[in-house]
Amino acid sequence: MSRYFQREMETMPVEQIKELQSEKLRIQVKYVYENVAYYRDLMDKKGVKPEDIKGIEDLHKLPMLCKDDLREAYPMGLLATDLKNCVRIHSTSGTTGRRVVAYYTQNDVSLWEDCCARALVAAGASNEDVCHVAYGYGLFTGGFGLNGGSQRLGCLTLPMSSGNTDRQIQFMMDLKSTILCCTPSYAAYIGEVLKEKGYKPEDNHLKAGIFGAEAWTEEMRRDIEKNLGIKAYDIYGLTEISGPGVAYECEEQRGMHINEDHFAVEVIDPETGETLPEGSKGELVFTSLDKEAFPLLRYRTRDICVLSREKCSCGRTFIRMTKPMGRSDDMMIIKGVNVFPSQIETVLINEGYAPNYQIVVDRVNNSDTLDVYVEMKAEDFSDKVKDITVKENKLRSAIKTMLGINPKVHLVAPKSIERSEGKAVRVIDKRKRLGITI
Ligand code: DLL
Repeated sequence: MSRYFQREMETMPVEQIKELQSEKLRIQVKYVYENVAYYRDLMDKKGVKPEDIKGIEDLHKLPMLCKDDLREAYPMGLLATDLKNCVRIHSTSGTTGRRVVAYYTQNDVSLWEDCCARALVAAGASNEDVCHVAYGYGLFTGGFGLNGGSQRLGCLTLPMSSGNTDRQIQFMMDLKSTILCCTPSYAAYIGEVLKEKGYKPEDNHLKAGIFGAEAWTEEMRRDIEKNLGIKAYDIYGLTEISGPGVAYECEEQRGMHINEDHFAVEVIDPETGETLPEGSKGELVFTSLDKEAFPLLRYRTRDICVLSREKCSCGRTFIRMTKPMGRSDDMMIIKGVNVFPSQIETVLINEGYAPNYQIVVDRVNNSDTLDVYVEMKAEDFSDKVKDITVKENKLRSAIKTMLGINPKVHLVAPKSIERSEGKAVRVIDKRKRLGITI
């Protein structure tokens, strides 16, 4: 079994990666300047010409793009090629305003599938595996992305899509799925249903899972690994930059390797936009290096993380990113304190609860309130008010220690919080209905 899908690229010496990136960047910038009027205007306004970009060290001279640019340019303002050359679109789930539509040529799809195949191999997959894809298929990139990677690798691919958990489990058992691809919250749910049906972790044939598309903590990883009896790998990506497979974990599991032959990465200060040195915490910015249909230069992701070029024992030389430490727009400011949902998740799992929770933020009498609803595990379920109050107080105090603010904790009956088959909705911020800018 090979450790790499495309060894030459994945283990290329760093100097050579930089040279390759420089060469591709020069071509990509010229291509975008000539074919995307929206970006050409941004470059002209900044006084940058394609000839000014001599190599990857000049990346910082280019203007940045953010989600608002993509919305403004909707639906085709950032398309760099004729529509007749495109074979596919995908789109973001779009919480507010216009959706973002990304376009792909056949070549774009092919490179993207290579990236997903690399992620599968890094998680130990080969053409002997049965790859169970339970990410949603459709406009969301998860299903099609991993499906393409799995087929490219030669796995038997099960295009399950999300939902219908009983059927997922039946196929998983009958067809002996060995690799599970879905969101971490859906993996947790599948684990829960397997247990309810009386299966033990060793009864399934799974050996690894490739989970991403939403934030998940190390505690949640351990929980899923225990319940499914697998090794759980993280995978990162975003529709704008192709989909899953922009970065992925190897067996070392110390950050996700970014496919630097296709994407150049920077970390910037989200306030000033200034590029930060490696090792600093900041917002990830990606530049596609060889896209034909939807090449974005310096796209601001809003994902906060740290990059590291430290040598990895897996032999891959691509730079690594930490798990996103929440999106800058995921962060809630409650009573003036910055709060990420992942901090609350960490406390819950450390205190022995399953990752079934919902956070409700509101403003009452001009003061922010934080309510955390958490399911009790079936075995801990009690209908004695006193028992519940003691547990709620313990959890409240643990969350207060983590955040510095006092939440209201509500322990609720098992199965009363809706399960997620795709990206879980963890936070309901009712302050938004009041028109409060947070
Ligand atoms: O979530 C692509 C994807 C599909 C990635 C399947 C991994 C697996 P979008 O729907 O455009 O694309 O959402 C992108 O999701 O900016 C992050 O904030 C978040 N995200 C993606 N992967 C991770 C991860 C897909 N592993 C947005 N950990 C990104 C934390 C993630 N957040």
